[in-house]
Amino acid sequence: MYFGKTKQKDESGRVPPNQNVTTSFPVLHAGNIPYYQNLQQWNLQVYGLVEHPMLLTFQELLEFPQAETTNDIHCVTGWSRLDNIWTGVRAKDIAEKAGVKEKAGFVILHAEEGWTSNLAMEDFLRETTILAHSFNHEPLTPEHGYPLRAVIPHLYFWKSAKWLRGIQFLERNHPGFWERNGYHMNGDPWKEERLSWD
Ligand SMILES: Nc1nc2c(c(=O)[nH]1)N[C@H]1C(S)=C(S)[C@@H](COP(=O)(O)O)O[C@H]1N2
Ligand SMILES: [Mo]
Repeated sequence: MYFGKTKQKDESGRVPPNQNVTTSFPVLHAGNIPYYQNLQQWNLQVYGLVEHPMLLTFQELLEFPQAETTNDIHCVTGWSRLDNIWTGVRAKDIAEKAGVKEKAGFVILHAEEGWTSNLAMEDFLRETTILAHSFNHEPLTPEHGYPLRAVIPHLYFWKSAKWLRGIQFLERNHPGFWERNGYHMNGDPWKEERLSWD
């Protein structure tokens, strides 16, 4: 009989290798949390290899079809959080409206203070990739990305830019903030793509 770990590590295959489930919601980022007085000056710039560059107000974003998704998130530091409910706009709906050009292969997400993350076009276009304004049916709190963050649940959570302000479509892959500091260009938690030299 095995009297080892009492904590069940793998919730029926939902938890990637070397991750532990938490029910808290840790706050992780570099730089400062922006506190917006209002969203008058706020916009989302969609640009690069697109037919129709866009500068969307928050109101215009809310006029896109609203999607709700429930997913699990996995932080490269080792925590996973299950059953998170996000509401917002599907990334693919933004891409479609902007008319992303054929040769666009990669995306850079731009956040406040010049923070960036990079991902492949196919990861951006996944049905489950969402630009979220709400978490568990409440507006995002400032520390979790108010008013808008990306949520790319199938990649490590560092890709999911908080305080999103820009989406840039490019032909080639360029490393973002953590990727320049050694994190993996892709970041699949199931393959444990944590560091670029792994
Ligand atoms: N703008 C911005 N977004 C960011 C980060 C950051 O430093 N700046 N850190 C990332 C990292 S490393 C993680 S793990 C998640 C954490 O999100 P949370 O604080 O909502 O848990 O945000 C990601 N998005
Ligand atoms: Mo992270």
